[in-house]
Amino acid sequence: MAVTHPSPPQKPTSVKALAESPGFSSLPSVYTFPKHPNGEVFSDTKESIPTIDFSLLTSSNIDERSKTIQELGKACKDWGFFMVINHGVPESMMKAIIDACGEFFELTEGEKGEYEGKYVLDPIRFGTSFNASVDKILCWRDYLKIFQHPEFHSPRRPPAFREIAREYSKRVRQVAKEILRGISESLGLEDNYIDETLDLQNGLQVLVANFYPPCPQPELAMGLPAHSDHGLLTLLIQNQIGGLQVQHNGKWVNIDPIPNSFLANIGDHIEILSNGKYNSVLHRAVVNNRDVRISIAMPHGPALDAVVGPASKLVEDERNPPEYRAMKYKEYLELQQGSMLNGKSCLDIVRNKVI
Ligand SMILES: O=C(O)CCC(=O)C(=O)O
Repeated sequence: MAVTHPSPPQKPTSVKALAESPGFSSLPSVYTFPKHPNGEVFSDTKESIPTIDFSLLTSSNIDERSKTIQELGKACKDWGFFMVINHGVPESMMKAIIDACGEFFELTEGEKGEYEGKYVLDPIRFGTSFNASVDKILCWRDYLKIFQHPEFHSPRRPPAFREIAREYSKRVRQVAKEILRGISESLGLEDNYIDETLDLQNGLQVLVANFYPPCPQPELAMGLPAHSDHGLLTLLIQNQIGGLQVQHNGKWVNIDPIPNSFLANIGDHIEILSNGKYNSVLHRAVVNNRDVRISIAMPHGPALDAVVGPASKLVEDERNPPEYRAMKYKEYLELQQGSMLNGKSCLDIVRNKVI
């Protein structure tokens, strides 16, 4: 007699498809995060992250610029996260890129599946969770990751995507470059130190579009668990639906950005370069049961071949020994993107001392 086996559970190709499947109403256990994944302590005061006025950072008035650089240094030291206003990227362009990413996620699973990435450095990767092949608990999130620089890539569909992404990435790269120049100066380095030492001419810029559909049990799920970013500086926008939380003084703070601002955060490679003077910061994305949330994060990193260690000027006296070992950015990226997201565990690999 033939033995029948129950069919194995299908691995969802996207949380969008799962959320939209008929009769779907409760969260599969593989999406259930432990109740206190990172210590659920919320900030009770209404703390707000610092704001940097980009027009003053690039001002020809020396006093205005140096005051803003001081504010930038303080924001990096105290928070690692800040809002950027008056950055000059048109509101219409920010809306267009969010709409274009939204249209990409509306393509059929087959069309999106064409870009299912196998290797973490594939220039275009569509997928679900963070790294579904190794994640033990799946994140309530689909993503599209596209390398924008030093080589520009784009999916073929939706048709308008290419031109919108090309223009948006170019403008955002200029903003990131100026902020990194200011960060360099705020560390007491030459303004072009980061640019030249890390070969930003060939620096990596990635467009990471995150799609978080409404979740039937948002209190059990997580869009993205606590992590820091691998690069130097990430600039993020969202479709005005909240969900980003930042860790500050050991507590989670809900981020409610000024409309049309960028949310900026420093990444692990600023922590390494600054020898821990500025720390990359843990952040995460929570989900809700009402609205689709789309965010677009743009991490900016060194050139893939750049070997990054603490800036020599910051470790030259014996009271400031190098706290991190130098490592090629490409290797760090492969390590971070190829593992499960786990706080700042990747940074611990290049840390010289056990903390
Ligand atoms: O969706 C968000 O607000 C956070 C996204 C994020 O942290 C990331 O893409 O690394």
